[in-house]
Amino acid sequence: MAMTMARVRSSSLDDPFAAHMAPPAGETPEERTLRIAAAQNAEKTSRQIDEVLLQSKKMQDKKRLDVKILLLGQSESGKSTVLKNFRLRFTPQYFDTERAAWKTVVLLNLISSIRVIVHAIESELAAPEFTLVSDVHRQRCAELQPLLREEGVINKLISPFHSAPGDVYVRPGGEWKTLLATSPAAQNTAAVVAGMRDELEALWADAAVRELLEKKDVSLRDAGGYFMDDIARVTDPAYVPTDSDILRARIKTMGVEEHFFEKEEGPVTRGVKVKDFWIYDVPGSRGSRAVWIPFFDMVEAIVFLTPLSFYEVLEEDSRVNRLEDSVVLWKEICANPLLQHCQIILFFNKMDILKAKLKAGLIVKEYVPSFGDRPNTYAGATTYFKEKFRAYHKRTSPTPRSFFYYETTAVDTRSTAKIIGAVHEEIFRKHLETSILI
Ligand SMILES: Nc1nc2c(ncn2[C@@H]2O[C@H](COP(=O)(O)OP(=O)(O)OP(=O)(O)O)[C@@H](O)[C@H]2O)c(=O)[nH]1
Ligand SMILES: [Mg+2]
Repeated sequence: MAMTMARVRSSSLDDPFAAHMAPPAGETPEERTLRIAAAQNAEKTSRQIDEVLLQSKKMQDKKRLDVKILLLGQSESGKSTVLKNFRLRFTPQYFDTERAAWKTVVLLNLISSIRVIVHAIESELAAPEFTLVSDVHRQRCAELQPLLREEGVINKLISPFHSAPGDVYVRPGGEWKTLLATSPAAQNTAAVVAGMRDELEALWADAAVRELLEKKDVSLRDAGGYFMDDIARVTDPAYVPTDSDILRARIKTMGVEEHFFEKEEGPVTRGVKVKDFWIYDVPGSRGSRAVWIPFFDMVEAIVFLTPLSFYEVLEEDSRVNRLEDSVVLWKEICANPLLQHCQIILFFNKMDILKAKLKAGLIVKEYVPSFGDRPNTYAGATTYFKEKFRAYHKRTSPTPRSFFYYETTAVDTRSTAKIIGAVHEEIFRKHLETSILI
């Protein structure tokens, strides 16, 4: 009796499924065929699942070795524009697949400028005494209403949950590009804009309108997405955006966008070719910066962008100076322990705008008293702010690290291409060094 017990226990321990797998008692030949077929199917499905898991693991392992770059900075600092420069530098053919979508963005940017002008005229007309505008302008504004309505239609199309005029948001992924390229609503917008070409040209050629904008201190040019000097070209039904148009087109990023760059050649680390890389483009406005955090422990490098807009406030919070906001962010990023081994590369972007402003008479110390009597020149201003950013970087970094800094004009592809090349090389060099050390 004791012997039998031991044998039963031992057999069930050897193969705990044996009892379940054994053919049922009294199985007919048909039942047996069915049972075997079902078992073979189950095995095939299981093999397929294993294969998918293996592929996915291989991808994860590969992604772990790929270089990952995060673009950071306040809204409108130029993150998405720098991403476009990476595209131009490493995958230039990519733009060709997106021109139709960018055409809609360009037209939306044009409508957005028109809306600003119409509002300026309407507010002037509502004033008790108006001299610069007349009933002709009232009539012009009325005629432009169908055009302004298109802005709302497209905003709803790409972001049903947000349709405030003037704000074009991007949902995560590339879905918005497909919608902007192919939807009948986008085609209709292009037709409406083309149909209003004469009205738009007349409005922009009107000296009184220009004077009014100057009086109200409205600068359309610096806000990005400025196409007012290209009305004839961009409203042509056959218009296809150039690379430069795509760089200048403005669309606010709402979700995180992951961009994969596959390169031809690259060094080898631990038997794996380090050649591909990923760039994460994130939204920059104050309310959306929480989405940055999950990326902090997975990226090798951060490109931190800041224009030197000490003369401006944030769009989302007019109590906050733009440069002060950037400095606070810079300190937080440099001090973050999760990022202590991450390379941080600083771009002073929109340097064309700073140069133009200084040329037009901008006085730095009126906005930044600590600037004092230093030379009120481009070199004077950039050197001063560079040293400030360098000092914060040194003071707040948990462990010492190199300070990388560039002055950029991201809408200028030629000068930016060189910088992008240098930055990319540096990031890969450091990555290779670290991978070999690990
Ligand atoms: N003049 C000039 N315009 C620039 C420069 N860099 C970017 N822009 C323009 O500024 C606008 C805003 O740039 P984006 O790249 O969309 O800014 P962002 O940081 O991605 O902004 P969010 O997505 O809102 O966080 C766009 O119209 C760009 O074309 C620059 O160096 N000079
Ligand atoms: Mg963006």
